Amino acid sequence: ILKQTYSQRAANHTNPAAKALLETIERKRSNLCVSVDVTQKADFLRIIDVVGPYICLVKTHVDVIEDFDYSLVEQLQELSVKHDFQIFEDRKFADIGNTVALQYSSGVYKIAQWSHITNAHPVPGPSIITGLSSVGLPLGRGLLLLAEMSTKGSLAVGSYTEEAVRMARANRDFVIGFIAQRRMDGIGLRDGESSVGEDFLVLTPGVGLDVKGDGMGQQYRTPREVVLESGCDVIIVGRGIYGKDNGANPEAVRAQAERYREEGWKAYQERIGSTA
Ligand code: UP6
Repeated sequence: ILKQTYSQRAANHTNPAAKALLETIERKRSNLCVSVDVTQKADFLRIIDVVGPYICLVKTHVDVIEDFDYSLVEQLQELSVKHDFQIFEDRKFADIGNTVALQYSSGVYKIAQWSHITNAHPVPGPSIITGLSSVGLPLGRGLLLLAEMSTKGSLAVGSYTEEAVRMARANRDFVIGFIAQRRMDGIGLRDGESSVGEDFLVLTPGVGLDVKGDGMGQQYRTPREVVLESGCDVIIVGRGIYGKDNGANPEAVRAQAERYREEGWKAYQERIGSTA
C-alpha cells in the first residue's frame, strides 16, 4: 500500500466516499485537507474559496460557526463543485448508536446530508458504527475512526488503538480509515489473521511547518514526517494555513495552501518512488 499510487488504491475501495477522495487526490495532485476552524460564515467561505484549488478535502467543525444557517451548507457544496474537493465534518461522534444516528441525520446541521466523510471515537464500541452506518451507508458516506490523536497525553494508544483497528476491520463497508499519526496496517491482528488486501486511509491532523505546538496540547509534525516517514495519506492543516487572523489576508492564505500542498505531494512522491 505504501508504494501504491492514490489512483491504484482507488480501485481497492468500494465505498464511494473513499473512492472519491482518492480520485480527487490524484486528479488535483493534492493530499492536503484544510481544517477551517473559524467562527464567522464570511471568513469560512472566503478561506475555502482561496484554498479550494490546492486541496482534496475541506474539514469543518460546523458547530463553531456563530452565524450558521443552512444556506451555509449550500454555499459550501457550491464551492466543493467549483473547486472539486470533498467534505469532512469532524464531528467526533462518541455516544450510543441510537443517539449518534440522530446527531448524524438530524438537528440543525443534518451532517449526513452534506458531509461525504465524518468520524467517531471508538470509545462506545462497535455499536457506534452500527448507529452511524444505518444513516450514512445508504447515502454513500464514509466513516473514519479516531485510532490515535495528535495531542500530548492522548489516551488513544496501545490496546485502545488496536481495538479501534479491529472495529474498522469488522466494518469495512462503512469504515474507510482512521484519524491517526501513522499507518495502521497489521495493528491489532489476532493469531491467524492477515491484513493482506486491506487498505485503510489514514488522515492525519497535527501538521505544521513553522511551529511545534500551540500551547494547548496540540503537537505538530511536518508533512514529510507524516506522509513519508509515517505512511499517512492525507495531511490535515488548520492554523498553519489560515493563521492567527482567520485568514484575513487571502494572498497569505493562498501561499500557505500552495506550500503545504507542495510539501505533502513531494513527500508522497518520494514515498512511492516517483517524480512524475
Ligand atoms: N484534530 C486534531 N488532532 C486530532 C484530531 N483532530 O488536531 O487528533 C483536529 C482539530 C482541529 C484540526 O479539531 O480542527 O484537527 C487541527 O487544527 P490545527 O492545524 O489548527 O491545529
